[in-house]
Amino acid sequence: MRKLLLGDEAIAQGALDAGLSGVYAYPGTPSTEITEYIQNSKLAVERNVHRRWCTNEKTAMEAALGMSFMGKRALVCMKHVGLNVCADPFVNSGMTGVNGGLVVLVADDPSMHSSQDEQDSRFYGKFAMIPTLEPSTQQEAYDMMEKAYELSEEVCLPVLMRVTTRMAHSRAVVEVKETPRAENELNYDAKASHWVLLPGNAIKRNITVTGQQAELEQRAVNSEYNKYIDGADHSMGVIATGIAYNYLMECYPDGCPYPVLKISQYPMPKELIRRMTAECYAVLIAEEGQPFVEDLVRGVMPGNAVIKGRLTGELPRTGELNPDALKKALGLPVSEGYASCEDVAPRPPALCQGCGHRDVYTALNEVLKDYPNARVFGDIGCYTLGFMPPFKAIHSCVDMGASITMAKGAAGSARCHQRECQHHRHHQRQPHHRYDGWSGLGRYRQVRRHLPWPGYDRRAPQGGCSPAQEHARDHASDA
Ligand SMILES: Cc1ncc(C[n+]2csc(CCOP(=O)(O)OP(=O)(O)O)c2C)c(N)n1
Ligand code: SF4
Repeated sequence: MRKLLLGDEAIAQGALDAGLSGVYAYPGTPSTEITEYIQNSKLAVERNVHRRWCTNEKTAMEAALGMSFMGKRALVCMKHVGLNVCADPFVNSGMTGVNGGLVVLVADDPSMHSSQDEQDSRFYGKFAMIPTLEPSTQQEAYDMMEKAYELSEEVCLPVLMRVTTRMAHSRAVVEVKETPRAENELNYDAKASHWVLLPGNAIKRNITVTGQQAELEQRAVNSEYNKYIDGADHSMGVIATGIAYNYLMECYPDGCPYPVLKISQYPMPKELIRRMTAECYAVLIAEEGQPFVEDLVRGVMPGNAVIKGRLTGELPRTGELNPDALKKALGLPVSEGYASCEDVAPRPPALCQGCGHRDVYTALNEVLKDYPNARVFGDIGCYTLGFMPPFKAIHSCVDMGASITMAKGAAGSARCHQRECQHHRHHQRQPHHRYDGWSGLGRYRQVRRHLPWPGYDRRAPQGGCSPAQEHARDHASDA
């Protein structure tokens, strides 16, 4: 059967057809559509597949791991920054290992279309010592899900599947199975002491997982998703990972003249890379994200082959790849795009007209009129748009949930300076304690200058003069 699917939908369909029993996720572009697809799937409803949004990525990861321990196949989905949030259970799931297949699906967002950074999740796969897959097409994304569950169950480890924005959010025709695989039976491994990560168990397990790495690499060498395609012209070879392989094929519709190494399964298949560096004079490395392969290849290079890529400027150091970027790197003519139409006014994102955040920011700005130097700690979500005109109401946005805690830290530092300052009043008579930069009065002044907020001046330190009096005194001594 053929379906027109987004990459995200192909992943979801692939998981369902592979006998998925539960998806646990926290939303985030470009991963959200996976869970939405499963939530709306007839098969998932018929089978009562668990399909839950979770409180955050950590709880999602833990729920999926719990289901896997019971022998069922589970999926956890998130965007790349979510992997930071669930890093603890994620890395430790590599230590415990799994029972039913567990796929950790992470969607990276190079070019930061909807994210605050460009991190590359493949590093996490290496860090946690677990196999990582990176599909090059929507069809491969679908097929890989079944293979990912098989691999996970064979090696008893979670499998990280990394996609990037264009893979997640572009559509292609995908051939899907007529008959989905049945779900796993409940199968609780009562003897799994390595699920209890007491040091005694974890030390043994660490030796086992470390010992598995050579086998995982050999599996990558033999993987159907990694292939070495020889070419007539050995003046250059191209290593293309994930979707970059798709772009490379687009550059050469009649076949690439150079040898090509397609990488879609990690750990890195070093044997195949050594073959390329031995057979080709130069090697161009095309990968979406950070120079993950490029860095490692430079490290393992035995010979003098010239390595080109993101680190040497042939490909852009940051941002998404695209076929034109590859064409430039390969010395091919680049097709001219259309200039943007001048009649279309730019439409930066804005809060909806009836959005409640508008009232909050209006009120906040009203209050802050009396405190021109106030700093407002913001957060990630629609309310980040409060940074933009007409509100211009927030001064930070770092990660999800950071607003309150950062404001608390900032407030705490200033209160602490009130105390230090009182302390300092005693010490400032000692010459060696005067104006000591980030402690004492100097630091107090700095914080006072940068972090006043509403209500600050109204708080008088106990047993001392009021901050307003302190302020006056600071300036008097400045003068
Ligand atoms: C760790 C992490 N997970 C997920 C996201 C994706 N994300 C961005 S905004 C958002 C929802 C924010 O909702 P809310 O806090 O209610 O703010 P609102 O959008 O309503 O202003 C999500 C899930 C993210 N940026 N970081
Ligand atoms: S929170 Fe976002 S989606 Fe909801 S009304 Fe405000 S701007 Fe619109």
